[in-house]
Amino acid sequence: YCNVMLMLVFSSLSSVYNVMAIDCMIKKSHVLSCHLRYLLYDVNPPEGFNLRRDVYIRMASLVKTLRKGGDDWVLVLPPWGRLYHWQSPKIHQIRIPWGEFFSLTSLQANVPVIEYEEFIAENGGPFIDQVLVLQNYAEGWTDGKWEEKVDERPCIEKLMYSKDKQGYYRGWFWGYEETRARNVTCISAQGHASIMAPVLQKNITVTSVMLDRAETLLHDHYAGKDYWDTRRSMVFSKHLRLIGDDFRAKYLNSTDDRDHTVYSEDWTRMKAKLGSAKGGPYLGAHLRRKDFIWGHREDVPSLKGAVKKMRSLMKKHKLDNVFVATDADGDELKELKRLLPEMVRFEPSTEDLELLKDGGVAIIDQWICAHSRFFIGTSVSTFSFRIHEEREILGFDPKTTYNRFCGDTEKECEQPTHWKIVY
Ligand SMILES: Nc1nc2c(ncn2[C@@H]2O[C@H](COP(=O)(O)OP(=O)(O)OP(=O)(O)O)[C@@H](O)[C@H]2O)c(=O)[nH]1
Ligand SMILES: *[C@@H]1O[C@H](CO)[C@@H](O)[C@H](O)[C@H]1NC(C)=O
Ligand SMILES: *[C@@H]1O[C@H](CO)[C@@H](O)[C@H](O)[C@H]1NC(C)=O
Ligand SMILES: *[C@@H]1O[C@H](CO)[C@@H](O)[C@H](O)[C@H]1NC(C)=O
Repeated sequence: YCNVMLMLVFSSLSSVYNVMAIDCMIKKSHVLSCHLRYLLYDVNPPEGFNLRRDVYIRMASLVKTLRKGGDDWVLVLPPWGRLYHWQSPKIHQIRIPWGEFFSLTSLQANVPVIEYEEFIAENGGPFIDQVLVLQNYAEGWTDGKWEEKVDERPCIEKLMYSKDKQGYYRGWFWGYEETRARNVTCISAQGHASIMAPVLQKNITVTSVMLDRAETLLHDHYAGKDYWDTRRSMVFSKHLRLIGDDFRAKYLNSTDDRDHTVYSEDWTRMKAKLGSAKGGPYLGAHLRRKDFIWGHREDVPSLKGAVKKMRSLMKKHKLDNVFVATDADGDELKELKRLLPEMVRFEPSTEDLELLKDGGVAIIDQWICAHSRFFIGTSVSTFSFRIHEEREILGFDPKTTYNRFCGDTEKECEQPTHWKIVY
């Protein structure tokens, strides 16, 4: 029954929530049990934008499992903000809704989601019934053996929530100061996201539950069909794609028709054949710096080394243009411009930056890299991994995608793994 309604939701593309509320009403009139419930989550503060996108996939998978239990679970999208890397000064970067970065109708065609402010409105206020702070086991793996398990346990770290005068718990809550939790407890969890399902279905009966430190949970099936369905549903907002497309056309002589990268707004219809995409006549490079070079990592090149590699790739693939996405700081950027004066970068004006925010600029950088004829990224950067996935969706030959810079003195420079889409 729930599934039939879900199909209605998908076809109508109207607010998922409203349709589900109607679903509940119909069910009640048929004396069927129906319970609308909300899953909220947050991630460890230091984690970046692209790891957070990965945690979304795990939570979407959990919600799919929860919905099989009969209740109408909805995933509440945690507002973006206060990210360590989003350092552009003087611009407001908290309480950013997901709709600014991703297409909500696309997300909703995978699993029911609502923005946090919609949750507040529907829930009758900024109250969350239960927060579960996820943590590992204090004792680690017993007998050196890893097994899946979940138990209510005393909190290991200092709780990031404190009780107010009324007995409510206060905390960060994505910058929504007025938000309160009725109860906060700690749960030790070791395993895949869906090991939380029985706890949420049986042990806890309240309506809204938030999992904090959600990155503690692993993927249900990394790179399986469900993973890819959710990943494919994470379509970037139209305005960001359009800005990226305009930039490609204007500065990189790149258009979808010529480059065979025609994109379907409806991700469920997007099934490009591997190798069908040609890409624009430019080399795309993601050069992660900042914290990646502070640790003097062996797998990250010097600027000189990176430029040498880019030049040799341009020559090899007969490309006159190179687009560089990077988080390099001012000094490094100057040096890079000196070494590679012909490089093209997306550099928004102050007004555009205010509008797009650091997250939007990062997405545009990724979008342009995703459309290049040949791409090279940075070792174990989730920013680069997300570009790999985007190119896989567009149908690029894996040889043009799974490449990374090598450190100047790195001996065995293992290249990234090819993850094939399961449709
Ligand atoms: N615009 C832009 N921003 C970048 C680039 N590389 C890194 N950043 C910024 O730095 C942040 C950190 O990179 P992320 O990959 O998201 O961080 P992470 O999720 O911790 O993953 P790692 O790269 O693995 O550290 C990004 O979210 C961006 O804000 C880039 O090429 N262009
Ligand atoms: C959930 O309830 C079961 C049965 O009452 C109990 O054994 C288990 O420890 C509970 N789990 C958690 C995480 O509270
Ligand atoms: C808080 O949640 C825990 C775990 O679900 C429960 O055992 C406890 O009774 C709750 N406390 C209150 C005051 O509701
Ligand atoms: C753009 O690409 C097309 C097709 O590859 C080519 O014919 C044209 O000369 C290019 N234009 C510029 C300005 O490089």
